[in-house]
Amino acid sequence: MGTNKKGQTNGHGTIDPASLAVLERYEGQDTLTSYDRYQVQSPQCKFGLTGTCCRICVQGPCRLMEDRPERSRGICGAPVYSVVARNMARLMAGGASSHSDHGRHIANILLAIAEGKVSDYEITDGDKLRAVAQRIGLEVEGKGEDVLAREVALAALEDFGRPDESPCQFLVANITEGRRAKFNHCDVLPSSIDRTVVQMLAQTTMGMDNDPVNLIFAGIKTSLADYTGMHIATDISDIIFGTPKPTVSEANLGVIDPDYVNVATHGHNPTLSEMVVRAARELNDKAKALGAKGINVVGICCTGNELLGREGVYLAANQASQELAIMTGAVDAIIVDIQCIMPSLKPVCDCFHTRLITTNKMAKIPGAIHVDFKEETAFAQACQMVEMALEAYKERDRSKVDVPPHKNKVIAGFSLEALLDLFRAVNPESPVKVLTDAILAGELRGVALFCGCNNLRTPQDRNHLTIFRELVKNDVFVIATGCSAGAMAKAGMMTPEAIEEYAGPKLKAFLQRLSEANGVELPLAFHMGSCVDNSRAHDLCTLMADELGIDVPKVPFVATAPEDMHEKAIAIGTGAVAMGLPVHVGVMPPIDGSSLVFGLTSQIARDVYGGNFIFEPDPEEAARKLLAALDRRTWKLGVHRMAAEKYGTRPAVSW
Ligand code: BF8
Ligand code: SF4
Repeated sequence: MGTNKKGQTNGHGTIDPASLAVLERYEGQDTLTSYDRYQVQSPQCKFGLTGTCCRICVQGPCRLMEDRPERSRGICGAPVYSVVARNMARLMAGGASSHSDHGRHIANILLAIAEGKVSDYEITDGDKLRAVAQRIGLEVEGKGEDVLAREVALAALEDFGRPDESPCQFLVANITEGRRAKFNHCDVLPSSIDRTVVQMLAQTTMGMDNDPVNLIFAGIKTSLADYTGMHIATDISDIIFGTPKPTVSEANLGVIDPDYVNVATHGHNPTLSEMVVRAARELNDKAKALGAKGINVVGICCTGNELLGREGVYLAANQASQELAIMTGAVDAIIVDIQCIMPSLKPVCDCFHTRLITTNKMAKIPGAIHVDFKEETAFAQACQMVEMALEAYKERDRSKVDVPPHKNKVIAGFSLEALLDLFRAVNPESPVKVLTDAILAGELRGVALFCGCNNLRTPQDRNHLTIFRELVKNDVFVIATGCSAGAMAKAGMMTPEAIEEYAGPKLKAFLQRLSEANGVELPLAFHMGSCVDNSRAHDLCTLMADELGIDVPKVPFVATAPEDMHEKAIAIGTGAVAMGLPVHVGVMPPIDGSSLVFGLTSQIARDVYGGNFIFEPDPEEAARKLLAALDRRTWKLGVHRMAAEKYGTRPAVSW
């Protein structure tokens, strides 16, 4: 099947030079990538795009139109606002399920470690274990690590399904007092993740809830269940695999090295990818015996972000360029687990010698090699998979190998603990004050969290980088996760050189001070990890709120998902709105088919929760809106602090 390749570089393609190089090499050939398939799928159905297509029962699909009275209800009479709200709420349930099932998996491994049922995993960070235990209210004194690990694991698992109505511990232990009161008051505190998701499906089935406000509030509860799952995943991954520390590595397709046996790990859960790294170290000499220089493990998507932060492993690609990694011809095996894995990897691998290995029983791809990965036999199975890469290497067709030269240095590994350590060199007593003081002094305009995906409805990485450059030019402190962090890493934005080139003068001074106090080089954007590690960003915001003596809706902190794609991004974004943040999304979710639901999420949410969605596809305009949101908060904060000093009250009483 032929295709118009023009879309790759013109309009709906990518701005990543490494991706462009691979796409151009295959220009005019019958290879289809997601960039091509986006063109094939265009124009996309307007009902689907705006959320007005209901397929919840078999009487449908019903395609609704708000401005045509006779078509403003489905066959059962469901109004357009119910259909749009219902569809959105179900996306949130999908996101919450993904993140939290990942969290459950990790919690089960911690339990297995504590009970001596696995020998390939261990507790790496005892300090984090004790810190998490303390935060969720466990008695720590006098307990050994195994006992404590068991209690933490059981507490986490209880958050998935407790019989009573008490709230999820990993949620309430990690938010401000103000947020606890707000969520309680709005009746959106989940008591168990599983039940919240099941209730959401029940609430949105045919003939159930038609009240859009009630549906969106239930969506918020589901998104807070998502947040709980994310926090469990981050906390327990740190306990088992170590809390990330600053590390120097490289990113983009150029990290795939034809002189090595290349093993790509793709997906999300470090349980698998960490074991692949260990297996590669173990079998390195075998690769040398084959004439290679060794084994080069590279990461794709969030498991790549996890490995980058903890092991300094190269990051080869973010979501949209996963197929292109294979098309370099030099990847010998791609080992995948869960989420964001394109099914097209199979036909792409078939064009090369690359082994595609699936490992999770919930994420199989027909035709791929499936290894039923079990924690009890993790290392042996990881070795078995790396051996498959060694076998494949012998079959590599050198004439097909063409790795683009593009790669950049990246300084990553900024867990919250690592970031606070940097601040501690300036202010040992109250590290987060380094950030809040800089904001109060007008040095920084605030903090922006960049998160989320690639979405081929917009050129790959364009929105991430355009908004990023605009914000740092205007002295905003940037932290990043997920594929947004991947975009910055690939483009060289996580380097000291980027500070020189792109930072505004005040941000530059702030980062220089930090760098000198620590005697280390720092990046312009701080890589906080994978998508579940958005929990780290929220923890930073909570600390800032507590330090400033206010609640999150008043903290000069914004979030942006410039190229949102996955259900998980919808859940994360909604959770961040509920936390009280202005949240920009650069690709319109299916919501504008109902002016009521659109207004609820973009305006009314702010009155209730203090946060709201900013829907803006133009990245330059988005940057202006994000800066305005920060300035509004900083200005108000300044005014109220002045008043508080003058009248001797707490800041922002009655605000
Ligand atoms: O969890 S940012 S495309 S890889 S969903 Fe997926 Fe989106 Fe990337 Fe990670 Ni997150
Ligand atoms: Fe149509 Fe109602 Fe069925 Fe939805 S639930 S598909 S609106 S009949």
